[in-house]
Amino acid sequence: MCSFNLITTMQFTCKIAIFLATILCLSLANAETHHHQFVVQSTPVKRLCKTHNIITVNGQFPGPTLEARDGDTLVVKVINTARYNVTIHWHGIRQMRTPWADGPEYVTQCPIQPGASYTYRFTIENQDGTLWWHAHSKWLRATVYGALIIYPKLGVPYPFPKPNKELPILLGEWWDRDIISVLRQAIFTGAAPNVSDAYTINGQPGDQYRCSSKETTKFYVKSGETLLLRVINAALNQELFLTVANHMLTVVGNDAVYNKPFSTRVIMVGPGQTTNVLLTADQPAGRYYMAARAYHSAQNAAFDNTTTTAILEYTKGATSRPLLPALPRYNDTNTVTAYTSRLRSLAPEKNKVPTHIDEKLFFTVGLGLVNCTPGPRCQGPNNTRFAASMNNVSFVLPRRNSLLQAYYSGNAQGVYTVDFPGVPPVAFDYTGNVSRGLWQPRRGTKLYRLKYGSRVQIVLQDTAIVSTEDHPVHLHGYHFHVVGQGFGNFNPSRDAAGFNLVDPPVRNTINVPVGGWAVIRFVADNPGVWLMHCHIDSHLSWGFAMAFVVENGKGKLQSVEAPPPDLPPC
Ligand SMILES: *[C@@H]1O[C@H](CO)[C@@H](O)[C@H](O)[C@H]1NC(C)=O
Ligand SMILES: *[C@@H]1O[C@H](CO)[C@@H](O)[C@H](O)[C@H]1NC(C)=O
Ligand SMILES: *[C@@H]1O[C@H](CO)[C@@H](O)[C@H](O)[C@H]1NC(C)=O
Ligand SMILES: *[C@@H]1O[C@H](CO)[C@@H](O)[C@H](O)[C@H]1NC(C)=O
Ligand SMILES: *[C@@H]1O[C@H](CO)[C@@H](O)[C@H](O)[C@H]1NC(C)=O
Ligand SMILES: *[C@@H]1O[C@H](CO)[C@@H](O)[C@H](O)[C@H]1NC(C)=O
Ligand SMILES: *[C@@H]1O[C@H](CO)[C@@H](O)[C@H](O)[C@H]1NC(C)=O
Ligand SMILES: [Cu+2]
Repeated sequence: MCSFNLITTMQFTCKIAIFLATILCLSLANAETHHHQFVVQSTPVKRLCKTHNIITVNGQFPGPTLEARDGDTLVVKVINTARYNVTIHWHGIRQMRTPWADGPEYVTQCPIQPGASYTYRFTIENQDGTLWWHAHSKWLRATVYGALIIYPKLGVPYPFPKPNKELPILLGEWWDRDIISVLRQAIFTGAAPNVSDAYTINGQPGDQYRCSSKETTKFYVKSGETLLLRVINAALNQELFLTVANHMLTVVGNDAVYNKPFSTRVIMVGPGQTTNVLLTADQPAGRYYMAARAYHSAQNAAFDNTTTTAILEYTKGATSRPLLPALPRYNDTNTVTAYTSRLRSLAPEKNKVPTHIDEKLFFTVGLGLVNCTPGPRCQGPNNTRFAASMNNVSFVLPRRNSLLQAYYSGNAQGVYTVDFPGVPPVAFDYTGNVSRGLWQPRRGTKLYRLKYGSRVQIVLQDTAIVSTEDHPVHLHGYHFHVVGQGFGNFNPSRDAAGFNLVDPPVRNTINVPVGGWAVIRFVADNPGVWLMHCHIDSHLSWGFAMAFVVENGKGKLQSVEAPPPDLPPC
């Protein structure tokens, strides 16, 4: 909705250049502003035979689905009536010049404290597809999450036949305990947190779990119809395989970017990632399970080995026993690699890959162990506490201010330093037998400075410290080209030759292969402070994060906007 002022200005513009203004008027007239209210509250919810109070938005679990079009503005007033601090992150939204609305606690804002509120205001610029929103404070996102669906601009079709129906599929992870107490216990002991008790599809574990049969999520479909499934992995700590019995899945998008369609029986989605798939109801009328379970690549680490199911039902009310599909084995990395290597972006000309690089960065990523004095706070393996790091820096969030507020006010002193190392401080055989002397990272709140418009390449290199593992690494404020992925140590002379600079996938969260590497590229065209971190929350809590500070440019639309007046204080 245009304001009166805007219309006046537009009419003035129309007089000057009718042609240009017509285009402007049309696009402005089509763009809408959506107002929402999110009341963060404690809500009783029954799962696995027990009723718990969980934190929800508006009493809903999963939370409300937001729908908008490319070009629209969202205004979401978050009112915190719960007993925990909270913030909301709009995962995958670029937040061009509006980092204040990004959401990570102590990074772009101080938390919304109990009794307080904050209004997130942002415009969707040149993005459409499936994204999601979630709490970005402690582990509240275990239950505080929902879909954020962006349709193309009016009159712009999908680059595939229009589906008959669209369904958000939110994969989640459920603990039979208060999630904050699970986190507290892990932080206290230094050991790995308890694994979850169930996975969920749209909030329900499904009939493979106790007391869950009646509530199993069901999707109704008519023979011959095509569904667009908007799959979101909202699980806190687990990468997941997903499949539907007897049906092929045609992958058409990832992280709100279209890809060249291909068909597969199974997809793998890491926490933070989304995958759009088409499913055609081309099987004999009946009932078929959709099922998801863990892809778990770490060695000697406990994980939740259960399976969540929903039912795809051709005839409403049918009671026949659905067919349970085969899923890959929990450590089937070959299936993951075969699947990921098929991803290609659809519109290479629209997603120009930077070829000249100004910033060549190399970040090691993975776990670590910190030595401690034997006792209740030293329950990690062999008298240690778990840690995680990027380039050996285990990231510590500030407490007195957010990084962005400190940056914007020009006074970073005591909040952060800009000495994050662009390359590992020590070179070693990253995926080999790493000497114990290298296992203990140092703590710090270190940022890396990027000039506006610089072209950046980052090699993300997994390490064998404690264990190799596939990590879903998420960058706020950007999406990036994934120009290469492989196993072992990245070798520039060998591996750069194989980069895909033609149609690499474009994402906001990349799986760094277990014991391997991924190379991403982007142009630093969005000023602000942007967190990069593992989207497995246990790893994030152990310090698997860093942040970029991207300077303002000189142009008109190249500076961070002024902070909103209701930005919460610390
Ligand atoms: C974690 O699991 C252990 C062992 O099952 C149990 O004793 C403990 O109470 C659990 N802690 C939390 C916070 O769920
Ligand atoms: C996980 O569950 C599957 C099927 O339920 C079982 O075959 C497998 O042995 C389990 N694996 C582990 C590591 O517990
Ligand atoms: C997967 O796990 C099974 C045991 O659970 C093991 O026998 C097999 O070697 C593992 N495969 C890989 C690729 O690690
Ligand atoms: C802990 O110590 C045992 C015995 O020395 C060893 O086998 C194991 O690998 C160690 N674990 C870790 C994570 O260092
Ligand atoms: C790894 O290195 C340590 C010390 O350098 C050595 O004791 C150990 O045997 C090595 N392990 C393997 C699997 O090579
Ligand atoms: C990380 O830093 C600590 C402390 O300076 C050091 O002991 C350790 O060897 C370093 N490890 C790596 C992988 O650089
Ligand atoms: C909530 O946020 C405020 C402001 O940053 C902080 O002082 C307080 O310690 C936080 N509370 C908790 C429980 O983390
Ligand atoms: Cu991780």
